Amino acid sequence: MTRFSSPDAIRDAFSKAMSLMYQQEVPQYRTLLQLVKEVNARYLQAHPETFTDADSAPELNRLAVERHGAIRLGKAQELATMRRLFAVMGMYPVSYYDLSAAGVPVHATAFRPVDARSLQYNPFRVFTSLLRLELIDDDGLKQKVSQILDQRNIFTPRLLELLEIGHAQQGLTAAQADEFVAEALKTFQWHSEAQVDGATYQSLLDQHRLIADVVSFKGPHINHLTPRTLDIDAVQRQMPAYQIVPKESIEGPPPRRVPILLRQTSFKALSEKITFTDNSEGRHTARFGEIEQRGLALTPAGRALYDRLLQQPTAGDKAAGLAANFAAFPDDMHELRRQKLGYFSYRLSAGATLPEQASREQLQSLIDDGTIEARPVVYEDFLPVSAAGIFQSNLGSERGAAGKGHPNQLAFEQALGCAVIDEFSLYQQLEEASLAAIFDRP
Ligand code: OOG
Ligand code: NI
Repeated sequence: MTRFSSPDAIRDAFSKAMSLMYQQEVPQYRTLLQLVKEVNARYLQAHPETFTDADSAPELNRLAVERHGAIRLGKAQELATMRRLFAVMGMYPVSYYDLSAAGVPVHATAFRPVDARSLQYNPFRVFTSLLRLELIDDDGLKQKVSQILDQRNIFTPRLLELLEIGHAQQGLTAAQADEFVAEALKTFQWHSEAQVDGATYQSLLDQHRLIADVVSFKGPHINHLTPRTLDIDAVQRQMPAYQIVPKESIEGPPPRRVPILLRQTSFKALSEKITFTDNSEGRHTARFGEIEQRGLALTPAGRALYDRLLQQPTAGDKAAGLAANFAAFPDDMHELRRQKLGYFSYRLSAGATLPEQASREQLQSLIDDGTIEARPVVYEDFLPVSAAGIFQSNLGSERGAAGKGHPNQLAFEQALGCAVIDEFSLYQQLEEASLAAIFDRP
């Protein structure tokens, strides 16, 4: 019998190969990785309790691996094939993100591992957006864009073959997996030769910088990778000393004692030399580096509170105003759990045994007497308002030719070829499985 490589192992190999490629393509990204490594080491020195837990050791191991990247696709067929490509690596589409509300003419999903073991193994995920041609209001340009995209093929013939083989065999051998990683990587590579002439590039740029980025090239170059930091404020502060220009502010919730959801910041995109099909030259700004810090996954109630506080007007200084608004969000693990604002995973404390007749109704008292431990479930997804902020800081604030849109999840799922998974259901399952493991005795 043939042994197949596990999807987890293929994802791990792919994310590492991608990181090496991106460090070569964007040297500033390598510098950012170095800075993050130093800040994380200093943080761990100052907070030795961070990972002392027996099963937190793997956390330390995977601290250095990237958490996510992002690509922007042009047409439905690219998204459908991308779904098959990511499935080989155990990555599935979770959540629908509408960015048109923020004037960015795309909608998106995140391909990511969904079960706890795979997330632990390597949590690599890719924020994948799809251009919404219907939001371009210039009919002539719209037609031109769809012509250009129609003739483009972003996957190598061998990759398409390997997808077929993997499907037929229900897996890839080690040799096929190596080849798959190498071929898939080509789709994410940077091309300094554009597939349009200089005038076309300019007309795309005039419509929206994002449209120029998606349409002008032979492939959907990876536009950033994002390592995980334990202290995002420290990295943001120190970037200038490393000759990296950070975006103005950190996206997401303000600093808190108990981190929630996701905080992100990035450095400004590189200006890179490109050549057009008429041999003229220009510069393109799209590729950058980002960092993230993740915290507690919120329940729908917690998320509603987050969204409400984020939209509340801020008085005076933006950061201070946001912090003031968020005073209304409980910042205590116990309170967050009591008010059911976040998801938790439960387990018996080391050496503890469950009393004979114990049931779920006694969960709180079993926590109070130390029999059971509650631990925050980490948020694994993205925030549309933050994502829009990241897009905008790297594309430049746009004159919004692609005006305000409206979500269209159905159209996105039709292009994708399946429904996206609901993120809340995944967190709920995780919490439920942890309770079942304690209380549902045979
Ligand atoms: C994706 C921006 C979204 C994030 O971390 O929120 C994103 C893009 O610029 O293509 O990666
Ligand atoms: Ni990102």
